Amino acid sequence: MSLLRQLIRGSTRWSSSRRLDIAIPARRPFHSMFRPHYTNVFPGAEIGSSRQRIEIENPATEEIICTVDAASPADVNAAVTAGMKAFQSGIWANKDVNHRFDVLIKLADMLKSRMSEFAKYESLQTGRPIREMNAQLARLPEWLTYHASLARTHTGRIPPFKGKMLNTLTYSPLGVVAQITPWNHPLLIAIKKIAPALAAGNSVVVKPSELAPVSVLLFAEMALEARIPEGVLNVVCGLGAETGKALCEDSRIAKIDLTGGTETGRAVCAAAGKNLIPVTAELGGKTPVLVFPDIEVERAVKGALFASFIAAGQTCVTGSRIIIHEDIYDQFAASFVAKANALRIGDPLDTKTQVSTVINRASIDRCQRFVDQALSEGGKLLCGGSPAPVNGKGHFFQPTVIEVTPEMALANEEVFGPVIALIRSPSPAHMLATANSTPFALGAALWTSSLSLAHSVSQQLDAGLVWVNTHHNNDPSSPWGGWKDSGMGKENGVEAFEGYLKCKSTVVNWGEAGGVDWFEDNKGARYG
Ligand code: TXE
Repeated sequence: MSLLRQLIRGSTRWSSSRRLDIAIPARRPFHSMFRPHYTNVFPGAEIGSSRQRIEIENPATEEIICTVDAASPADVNAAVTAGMKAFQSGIWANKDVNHRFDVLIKLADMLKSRMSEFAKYESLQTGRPIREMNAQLARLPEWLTYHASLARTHTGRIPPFKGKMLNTLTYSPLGVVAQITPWNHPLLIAIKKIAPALAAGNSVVVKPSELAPVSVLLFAEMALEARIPEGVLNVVCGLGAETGKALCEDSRIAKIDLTGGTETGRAVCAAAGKNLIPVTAELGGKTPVLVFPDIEVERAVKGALFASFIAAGQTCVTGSRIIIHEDIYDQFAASFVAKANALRIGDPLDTKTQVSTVINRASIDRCQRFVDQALSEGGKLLCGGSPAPVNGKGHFFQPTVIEVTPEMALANEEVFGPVIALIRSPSPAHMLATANSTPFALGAALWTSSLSLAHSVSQQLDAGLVWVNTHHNNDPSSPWGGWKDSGMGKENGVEAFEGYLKCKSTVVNWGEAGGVDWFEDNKGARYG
C-alpha cells in the first residue's frame, strides 16, 4: 500500500471517505463498468476549480472502483450560481406544468430502460445485494411519475374570508434548493427528494454521500438527456464537512432537504437557522418491532427478520430492537436466531446472496464496539458477533442477535449495521413504554392479530411511521419522516411536494365600488 493511501486510510472518522489532494488517482481504478473518474454535474464543472478527488471503494472487495470530484467551496458557489441562473431565467420554473410533466415522465422511462445497469452500480458502490437493489430500483420511476402527476393536478385554494373579499392561495417554487443525501439507498433517497423539487419548478443542487455518489451523478447526466435544462439539476460531490457545509451555508439556498445522521441534522439546521430557511430532515432511528402474544409466531419472525437484516441493518427504519411479549419470547427467539444464522452472506452481485457488507471499515468497527459493549453490560449473544470477510476481504459482519434489557446501549443507540437487540417484555404496557423510551421517533412496527390492539398501540407510539404486520413498505404517495431526534418534515406525498412550494395569499376586494376612506368621520370603523 502506498504511503499516501496509508495516510488516507488512517482516518478514524466514521464517514471516512478518502480524499486525494492531487489531480490524478493514486492508482488505476479497477472496475471495468465504471469510468476511471466522474466529474461533478453542473454547467462548467469539467473546467471547475476542483483539483481534489475522492476514491470510491467496493465494500465487498475493498478495491477502488473509481474516483469522483471533491467540490471545493468555489465549485459549490458555481453550482448554486448555475441553479440561480436557471431559476431566474424561468426556463424550468416558469414552464407550463404540462412541459414539466412530459420531461419527468420521459426521465422515468429512461430510468426504467437502464434499471439493471443502475442496480449494478448501486450494488458495487454500497455492497448491497443485487437482489435488494433490483427490487428497490424497480420502483423508483414511480417517484418521478407521482410527482409529475402532482405538478399537473395541484391547485390553489380559495379559503372563506369575511366580507366581499376573494382570497386566493397560489403556489410557486422556492428557488435553488440543497439536497444532502446518504449512501445507504443512494438513488432512492436522491430521487425521493429530486422528484418533488423538480416537479414543483425548483432548481436543485444535490450533494450525494462521499461514499456512494456514482449513481446520482449518472442520474443527473441522464436528466440532461431527458431535457431537464442545464443548471436545473446540479450535483456536487465531496465530504460533508466541506462540500456539504459550503452548500448549506450559501445564503442563496432556499431550503435544505437532508437524509443523514442526527448530528449532521443539527449542523445543517444551524446553517439553515442563520439563513432562516426551512429544513426537511430524515435522520437516525431505533425502530422498535413489538411482537404481541396473539400473533402467529412464525409470521412475526419472518417479518422481523426482513425488518432487521435487509440492507445489513443499514436503513433508518431497521427493526433494530425487537420487543417480544414473554409468553412467546422463547419460541420467537429460537426461530429468529435459527433463521438469522441461516442467512446467506456473500458476493453482493450473486442473486442468491441475502446479506452482504456494511459500507466501510469504520462501520465494521462500530458494529464490533456495540457487540462488545452489549456483552460487557450483561447482554447474551445469541448468534453472530464478529466480522466475516469472504476470502479474507470485504466489510462483512455476521448477522448478530443479542438479548438485552431496555436500559442497555444496544437497546437505545443506532448501530446502522446487522446487530439486533431482542428484549423480553412482561406486558403490553411495558412493551409500549420500552418502544417510546429512546430520543428517536422515526419508524415502529407491531405484530398482532387484534385490530383494536393495533389501532390503540399505533396511536400511542412515538413514531412518524407505524407499520402493522408489515415493515419497510414505502410508496411515493405515503408521507415518510419522523419526530424528535429523527428529524422533521416529510418525504413523499403531497406533503413533500408542497414542501417545495411557497404559498401566496392574495386578498381582492370585490365590493366597495367607491373605496373606503378610513379617515372619514364615523365610517372608517367598517374595516376589519
Ligand atoms: O452520515 P452523515 P454517515 C445515520 C446512521 C449512521 C450515521 C452516520 O446513524 O450511522 O448517520 O452515517 C453529509 N453539512 N444515517 O456518516 O455523515 C454527508 O456528506 C452538510 C441515517 O454516512 O450524516 C452525506 O452526504 N452535509 C440515515 C450526508 O450528510 C453534511 C442515512 C449523510 O452523511 C455534513 C445515513 C455537514 N456538516 C446515515 N456532515 C438515514 N436516515 O437513513 C455530513 N454531511
